[in-house]
Amino acid sequence: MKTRITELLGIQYPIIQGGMAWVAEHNLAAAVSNAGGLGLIGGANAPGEAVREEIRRAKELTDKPFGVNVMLLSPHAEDVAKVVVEEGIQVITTGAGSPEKYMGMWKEAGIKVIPVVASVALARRMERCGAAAVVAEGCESGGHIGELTTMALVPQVVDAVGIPVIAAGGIADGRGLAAAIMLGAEAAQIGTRFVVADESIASDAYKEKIIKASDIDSQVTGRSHGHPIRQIRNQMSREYLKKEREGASFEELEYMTLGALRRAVMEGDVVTGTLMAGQIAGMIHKRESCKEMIQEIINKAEQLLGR
Ligand code: TUI
Repeated sequence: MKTRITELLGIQYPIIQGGMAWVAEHNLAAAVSNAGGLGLIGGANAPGEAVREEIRRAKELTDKPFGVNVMLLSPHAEDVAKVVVEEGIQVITTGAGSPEKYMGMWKEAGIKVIPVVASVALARRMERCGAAAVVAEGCESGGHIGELTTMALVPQVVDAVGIPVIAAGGIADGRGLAAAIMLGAEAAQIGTRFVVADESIASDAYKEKIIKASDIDSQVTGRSHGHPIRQIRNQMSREYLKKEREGASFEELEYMTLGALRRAVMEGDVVTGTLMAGQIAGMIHKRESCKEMIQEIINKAEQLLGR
């Protein structure tokens, strides 16, 4: 399955891993890259030096290309932006904002920048400022989301830009990858399925919540203050939505979720933790290695696409 994305990134299969906060650390990134996709270390809210350490550990586990996701709302985004250059990272994805202010520095270092976008307007702006590709991410995704669905967003972005497009949001198997290709995308970004991978350090309790989830078990919090987050319904999401309906301030809501994702991922607190996951969680029933997941996805997609 050769596409402009597999060529651009020097990878075997058109699958890239989501840059999920706390979950996308060196073990997962290296496992996805070793299985022929593009693994990513999620910078999330981590300080630059912590990301540097993750990069160095991933380098010990793989000699295949891997990238870093820079979460632009992070207070450490600027530091992380410099660390990735110093560490010789070749591919960056960005999320939750526009990476325009870092583009000059990254391009000068020869880095391929792949911003995650949720609209045609941002995709166009990213192409103009030198992005190598974009990830068009629909609101089926877990975590911070935009307004449009993958089905509506991906073909509109494909029509609007000349650079290759990676589809994201609601993709977890070979049917999803084949559908993404039919929409004009040249790879798929997959998040939620990799959370339950054997190599993922997410807590057993978090993985079980994804495996047991049904189609309607995710909820979106934070719409009232413009930072919508998709997650699996639990005590935390219900309390958050109740407070939101009662008109709680952004500060109060932020305070409530401090450390909540870390508690869910690292400590298995699935009651008061935040369980970010996409709508496709209802279709994920099995724990497997990244290699098994990727092989199955590729075999099915190739069969469907007649390749
Ligand atoms: O970034 C993500 N997913 C994320 S980031 C995250 S950590 C977080 N925690 C609390 C609040 C916010 C984030 C968890 N999940 N996906 C990529 C993505 N980017 N989805 C949507 C966007 C996006 C939205 C608006 C990108 C740019 C944008 O507007 C930028 C502009 O300047 O127009």
